[in-house]
Amino acid sequence: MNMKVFFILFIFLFGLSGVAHARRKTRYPKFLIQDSNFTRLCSTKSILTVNGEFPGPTIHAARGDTLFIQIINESKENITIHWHGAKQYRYPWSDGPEYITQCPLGPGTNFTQKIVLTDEVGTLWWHAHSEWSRATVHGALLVYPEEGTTYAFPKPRGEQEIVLGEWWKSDIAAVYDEFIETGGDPSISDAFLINGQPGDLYPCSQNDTFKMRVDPGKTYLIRMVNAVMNNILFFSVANHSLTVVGSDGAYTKPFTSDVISIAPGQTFDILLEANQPPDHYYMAARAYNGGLGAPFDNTTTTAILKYTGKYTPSSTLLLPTFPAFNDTNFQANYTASLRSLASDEHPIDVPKNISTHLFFTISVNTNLCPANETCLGPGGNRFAATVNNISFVHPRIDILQAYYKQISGVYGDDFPDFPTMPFNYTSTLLTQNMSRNSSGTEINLLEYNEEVELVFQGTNLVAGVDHPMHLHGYSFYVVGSGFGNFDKDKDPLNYNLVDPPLHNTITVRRSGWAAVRFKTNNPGVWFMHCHFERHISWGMGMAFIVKNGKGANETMLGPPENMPECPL
Ligand SMILES: *[C@@H]1O[C@H](CO)[C@@H](O)[C@H](O)[C@H]1NC(C)=O
Ligand SMILES: *[C@@H]1O[C@H](CO)[C@@H](O)[C@H](O)[C@H]1NC(C)=O
Ligand SMILES: *[C@@H]1O[C@H](CO)[C@@H](O)[C@H](O)[C@H]1NC(C)=O
Ligand SMILES: *[C@@H]1O[C@H](CO)[C@@H](O)[C@H](O)[C@H]1NC(C)=O
Ligand SMILES: *[C@@H]1O[C@H](CO)[C@@H](O)[C@H](O)[C@H]1NC(C)=O
Ligand SMILES: *[C@@H]1O[C@H](CO)[C@@H](O)[C@H](O)[C@H]1NC(C)=O
Ligand SMILES: *[C@@H]1O[C@H](CO)[C@@H](O)[C@H](O)[C@H]1NC(C)=O
Ligand SMILES: *[C@@H]1O[C@H](CO)[C@@H](O)[C@H](O)[C@H]1NC(C)=O
Ligand SMILES: *[C@@H]1O[C@H](CO)[C@@H](O)[C@H](O)[C@H]1NC(C)=O
Ligand SMILES: *[C@@H]1O[C@H](CO)[C@@H](O)[C@H](O)[C@H]1NC(C)=O
Ligand SMILES: *[C@@H]1O[C@H](CO)[C@@H](O)[C@H](O)[C@H]1NC(C)=O
Ligand SMILES: CC(=O)N[C@H]1CO[C@H](CO)[C@@H](O)[C@@H]1O
Ligand SMILES: [Cu+2]
Repeated sequence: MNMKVFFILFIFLFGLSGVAHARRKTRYPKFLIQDSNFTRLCSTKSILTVNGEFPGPTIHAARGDTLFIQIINESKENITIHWHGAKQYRYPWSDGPEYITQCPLGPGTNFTQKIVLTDEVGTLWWHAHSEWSRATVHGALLVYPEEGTTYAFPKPRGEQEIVLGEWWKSDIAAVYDEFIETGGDPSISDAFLINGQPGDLYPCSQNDTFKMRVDPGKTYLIRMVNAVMNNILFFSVANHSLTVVGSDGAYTKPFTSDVISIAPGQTFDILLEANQPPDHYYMAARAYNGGLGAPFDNTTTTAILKYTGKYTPSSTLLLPTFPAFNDTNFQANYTASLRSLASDEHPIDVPKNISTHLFFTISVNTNLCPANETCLGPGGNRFAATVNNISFVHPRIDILQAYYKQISGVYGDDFPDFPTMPFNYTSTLLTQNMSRNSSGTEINLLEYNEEVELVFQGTNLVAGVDHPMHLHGYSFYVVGSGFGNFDKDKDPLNYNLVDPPLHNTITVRRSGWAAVRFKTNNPGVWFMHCHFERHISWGMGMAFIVKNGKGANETMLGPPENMPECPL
């Protein structure tokens, strides 16, 4: 109860009334990872939190800042923290994914992470990056324009984080252990959350509803983070339209829509104008689910937009109108409608002389059930998931340490640039037998300063679904996307090289593809994976190693003194 009062106070004091410049000195030098009891949907459970808060604390920074945050593990779980969208130039040591760039925090240890911000501006976030602990260990990281500069849009009256989450009544580690053991789908969540609250459409949740206050006629900046585990969400506010002005820490051309589609791992900066009659209005979110026949959480989370002033609020609130759960066209169209701002003050730099072409298939697969086990995946087999038909295996020693210290036997460098056995990826006639795959810890080695084009190709193996693909260490320009199989001769003719959006997470549509470009100017070890947690748990990931350049300013920096290392 104390915690909740504090939380609401926190939102009130810092979330709504503050002015950007006054707030950005806020620092959270310590992240205490703790077990805390929280009550939701009529039941109490112990969850992993940071400083007892759920969602965790919002971090405020200015463009180009370097932050220092000490992570202290006071829980019983292994934990690491990832700074999602922070490129960490030349400094992968603080990136955080377990067994990729560090070992999880060991008993009695702590780790001070140095977070190197450079050109990011807008909304980023942080989250745990070990097994499924990010379900409750996450929060916003707000990056303000540097001193003396302003947003690329009119200064809002106030701002508000909206962190979208997903809640299971059962213990999250148990949910994880169960589906890993059975080889089946994870159990479906019980609720979605807005800033940790399910809203009044769920049992016992009348009071667990987040409220945002607005003054009539004013414009507010919503800092939206999708911290959900397994679902893309549609978000909408009754009677109000929403204007996206930024995404993944970069400005976009203003894009107005009644419904936002946001994938796990993505962030949006959204302007909301309080231009309706003073009243209470529902803000709500529910799933988009492109997987045919796949079970999913079809509940709706709500919050309330409350106009200030004296009036009698409507006794019943209307929900906003959502696209159908399976409206792939809406989802794909929304994703493809975003554009970089690409103005004189905020120019972009799209790679145009591609020196490295990569083509990665992303698939849900199955493997035969071992004879001595019972498996709950399709056809009694085990689910797997792959990139170029390799299911990623986390090593026991982190790849960064192995790379830096040249420890052999930890990873291989055979991750293929193209599928080794091409097929009709989006055929409707693929069989389960075709979904068998290999597994391993393979990296793809890239030279410094290559101009890379990476085409993600979704496949219809087992189940064609959308995949939010996330790259660490970089943002990439999304130059094209489409349904069906990528055509290397025709599709590039329609690329947008003028104002493609800059993302760190892009949804590759069901039965479709997306082409992204980036320049390998950030040496290090960088994870690339689907941000659906069940998919990465099944192996839908790989890592890049970007080699050092020639200049002293183009090489990876050395590790910090307190680097959590895996025992050799
Ligand atoms: C959580 O609740 C359990 C059971 O009521 C209790 O034993 C435990 O001390 C509580 N933990 C915390 C951190 O409050
Ligand atoms: C926690 O991390 C340590 C160090 O890598 C590892 O040995 C141990 O198996 C991990 N525990 C779990 C439950 O994953
Ligand atoms: C962090 O670790 C250092 C070195 O192991 C130790 O001296 C220090 O007491 C620890 N700090 C906290 C707050 O646990
Ligand atoms: C909600 O809060 C009110 C006022 O504090 C209280 O009277 C009521 O019992 C609460 N309802 C629920 C379902 O907890
Ligand atoms: C909101 O929109 C609905 C449907 O368009 C309309 O019936 C309702 O009156 C509006 N609410 C307010 C408070 O204007
Ligand atoms: C959600 O799924 C349940 C169970 O399949 C079904 O009974 C219910 O009608 C669905 N709700 C919505 C809003 O589609
Ligand atoms: C969406 O689901 C409805 C039934 O719920 C079905 O009739 C329709 O064909 C589906 N649309 C797509 C694009 O799969
Ligand atoms: C999105 O849909 C609208 C209306 O159907 C259409 O005009 C527009 O071209 C579509 N945009 C994209 C990027 O597909
Ligand atoms: C099944 O057999 C394999 C190989 O002998 C063994 O590693 C595994 O632990 C067994 N699984 C179960 C559930 O007994
Ligand atoms: C691939 O599969 C699709 C859908 O089943 C089909 O329409 C198309 O003709 C196939 N392409 C080739 C080259 O076989
Ligand atoms: C590193 O320094 C060289 C020489 O001053 C310069 O040409 C190059 O652009 C610099 N690279 C980066 C990444 O700053
Ligand atoms: C996995 C791990 O190292 N957990 C440790 C986190 O911190 C607590 C308290 O210091 C230890 O008891 C755990 O072993
Ligand atoms: Cu996926």
